[in-house]
Amino acid sequence: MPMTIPLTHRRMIVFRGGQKSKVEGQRKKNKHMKFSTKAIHAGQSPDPTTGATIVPIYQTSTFTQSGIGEHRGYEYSRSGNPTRKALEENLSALENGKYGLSFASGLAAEHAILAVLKPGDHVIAMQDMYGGTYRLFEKVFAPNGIRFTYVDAHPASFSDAVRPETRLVWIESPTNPLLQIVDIGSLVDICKSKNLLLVVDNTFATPFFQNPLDLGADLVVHSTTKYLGGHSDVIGGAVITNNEEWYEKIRFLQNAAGGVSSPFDCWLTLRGIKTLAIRMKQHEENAFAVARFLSTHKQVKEVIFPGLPEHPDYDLAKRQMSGFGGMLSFKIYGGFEEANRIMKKFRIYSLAESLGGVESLANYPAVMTHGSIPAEMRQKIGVTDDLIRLSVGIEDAEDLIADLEAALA
Ligand code: P1T
Repeated sequence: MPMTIPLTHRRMIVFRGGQKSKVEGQRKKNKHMKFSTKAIHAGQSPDPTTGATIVPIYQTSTFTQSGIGEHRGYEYSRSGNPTRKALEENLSALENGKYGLSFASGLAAEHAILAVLKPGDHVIAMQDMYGGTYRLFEKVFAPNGIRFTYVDAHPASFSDAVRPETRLVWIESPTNPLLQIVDIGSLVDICKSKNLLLVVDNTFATPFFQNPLDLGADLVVHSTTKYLGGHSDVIGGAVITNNEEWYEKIRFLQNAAGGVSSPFDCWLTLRGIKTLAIRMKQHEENAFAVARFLSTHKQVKEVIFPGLPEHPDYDLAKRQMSGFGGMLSFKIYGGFEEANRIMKKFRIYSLAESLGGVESLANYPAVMTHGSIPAEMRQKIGVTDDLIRLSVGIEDAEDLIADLEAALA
């Protein structure tokens, strides 16, 4: 017997259609706003029921329906939640994308992208990337039949690695922890000619300094735990894209697998984003001051900061980004013992994983963030025992330099 759709369901469909055109209108409005205005306002109109200026934390798992299938656009918070929706619209506006999806962590966001692939599919990724991403690739997806090839930053290395079954190219730029800059435009050309999708992890640059979708990338991924949240008090991740087909696939997985961010975490992230622009300017200014200080220190072998003209990718960074960010790495004379001695002496820098908060953090990649990468591969790419990574915070630069001076003495 053919199934007839009850009236209530039809009403719901009509309602959703209305929502879609409202979202389109909002997108057009966002397009004309400058960065800070978008950061503060995009996706965040006053609350329709109370007029609350700030988007409330809709701390509810479910939404009461007035009839079967008759609801106001929300049924269950894994499928959709108004606080999460505000964040997703905000993130898509910041990256100049059509669609945004928010996840419980950066790795949950990455997982949702990779879960679209099928056994036998091949991914080309950078050798130099966050250790947890490498672990996700090698320990979770490789055993299920996804194939990975790791290459250096040269566009030619990516084109040489393409196989008939290649689906994705996956990069970070700047990379974690060696702050290499990858030529996104060249990779876009390669990907378009070979019908591949380019995924850019934009965590280090943030949408304030770089918009990969504008350069032609297909998917942008973020650990919103970092600069977007900005205060080291929330774990989160996001995917932003203009590609409707991939958006629908990832959105399906967001609901079907359930790696969503909680309403409170979304609210914290929205609150952090409001000050992203001023924080990033200060992070960068302080990183310049710290990089210049370290460049003159006799205990320091090498300073890696893309804003220094001696950085090998300085010209590319200047062309591709509107600023250099707040991350830097440096190499000392000595190995683990010396690095440990220095890092134990810090008074302002916290010896901690993570980055992008207002407070300065120091990390020892070989053991901490990149410990999951095999020692041989780490050695080959330069994540060596003399490497220290700094997330330069927005404290007073003089204090940050004095702390380094005392620790290095
Ligand atoms: O920690 P999580 O929110 O799951 O994000 C993972 C992630 C993804 N991409 C990049 C570039 C990252 O740096 C990270 C997390 N990185 C650290 C914790 C770190 O200290 O480098």
